[in-house]
Amino acid sequence: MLQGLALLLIICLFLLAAVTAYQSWHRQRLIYLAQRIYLKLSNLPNFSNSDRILIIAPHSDDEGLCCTGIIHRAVSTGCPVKIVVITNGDGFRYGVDYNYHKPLPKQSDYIKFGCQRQAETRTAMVRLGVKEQNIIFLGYPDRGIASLWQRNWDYGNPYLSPYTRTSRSPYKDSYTSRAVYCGQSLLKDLSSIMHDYRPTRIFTSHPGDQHPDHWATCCFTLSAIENEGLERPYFKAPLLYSYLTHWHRWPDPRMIALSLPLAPPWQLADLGYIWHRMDISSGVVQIKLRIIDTYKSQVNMFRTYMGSFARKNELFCLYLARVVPLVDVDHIKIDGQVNDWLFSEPLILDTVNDSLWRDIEGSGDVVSVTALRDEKHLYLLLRMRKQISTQIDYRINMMPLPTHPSGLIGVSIHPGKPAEISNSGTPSETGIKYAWDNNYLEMKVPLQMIGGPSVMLDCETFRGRFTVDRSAYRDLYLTD
Ligand SMILES: [Ca+2]
Ligand SMILES: [Ca+2]
Ligand SMILES: [Zn+2]
Repeated sequence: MLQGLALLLIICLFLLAAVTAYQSWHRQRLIYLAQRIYLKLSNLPNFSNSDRILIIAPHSDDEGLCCTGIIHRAVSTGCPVKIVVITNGDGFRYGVDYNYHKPLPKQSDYIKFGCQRQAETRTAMVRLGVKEQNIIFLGYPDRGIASLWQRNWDYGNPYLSPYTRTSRSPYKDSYTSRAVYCGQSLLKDLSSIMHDYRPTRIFTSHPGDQHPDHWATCCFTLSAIENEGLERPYFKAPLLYSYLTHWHRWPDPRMIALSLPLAPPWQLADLGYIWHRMDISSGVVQIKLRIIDTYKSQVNMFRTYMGSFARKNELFCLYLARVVPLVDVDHIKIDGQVNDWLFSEPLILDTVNDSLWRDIEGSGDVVSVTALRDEKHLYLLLRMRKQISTQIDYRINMMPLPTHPSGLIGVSIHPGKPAEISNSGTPSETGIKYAWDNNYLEMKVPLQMIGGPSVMLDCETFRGRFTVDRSAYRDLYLTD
């Protein structure tokens, strides 16, 4: 009996040692990989004192988490810095419960939480040297920004926050008093700020961030730039940089290690993104960790995750629009066959097999989107990892830029069933055509429907009510 127990103990100790050794090896491997990617990144160009910096954060804390080094550098260089916070982070039930011990929070608890988070942003930014009048809160709904972009666009159809239970900003200090929770209102606020401030460099969320508020913040920023005519045709000032906050388990390894580099996830290191590093001194990294600690309502819960952003560099991706190549009329036949697309490079690339769900639903795992145009049509070629399936719904979202009063055009294709087009009628009325074969779905959209010189486009796939995958939104230019 005793011998048996001793043997069991030895086996347990052996397993424990094996797991610990594996974890340590895995962590070292991640650090090695991050170091290699980091060394290949180019440095973010320095600011000049004529630069005007605009930081756009989806929630009260993203500015500190991802841009403390940038803000510190801008303040040291003497550049004006403005911080715009889209939501006060008031839609976080777990956070309200954790901080106020209220498992069933009321509307007023969520608003109180939003006010606390605003105060944390103010404290952090003022500590960094940003003037209080240069911190702007827009007061839009936490967890609602993607809905504002894709569904609740116009003033007549506002979003109702299930947390603060309102469809207008309940905060006294919002940029627009009682701002209506709709896409048009948010875009108007951002456009007006850009119009008055005329930024030369804008830092916003990454289009591939997994948090819907984050990728949608990028979409709104880009639309405001385009609507204000600040970035035409597509490489001119202001330069738009994006920062990543949420992507699977990144930053990997999660640990507070101030001397480690912050590298993009290896899956996103390429894919057409142009990453830059901005190295910061060890003194500034220490300051950054203290700034992160200012966001008490968040740090109480996630200090290791948040502390993982205090590294020897910050990370920014230069956002460039893509130009859709022009082809002859009738070059592309909408027949599902792809020989007519030979030599056309995809304009949007997506990661593959990056979750168990996408592993299983390969027919919904987006690989790439290729685009071409002639005088009258935009042609799209969607590639999935596995064969197009009748079990999956495919949706192309197109936001014309400058934006339309009706917002997004969504084309939902259900193989084997009629397609649906939001805002624009049936496929036969609009002239949209599509066909599929194997892993490819081909589509043709009349340029007249888009109207403007560019379009923000992404591809989403669903199995029933559940999203399988989504490519990042990209800005595609439809003119020369
Ligand atoms: Ca074809
Ligand atoms: Ca994918
Ligand atoms: Zn955030």
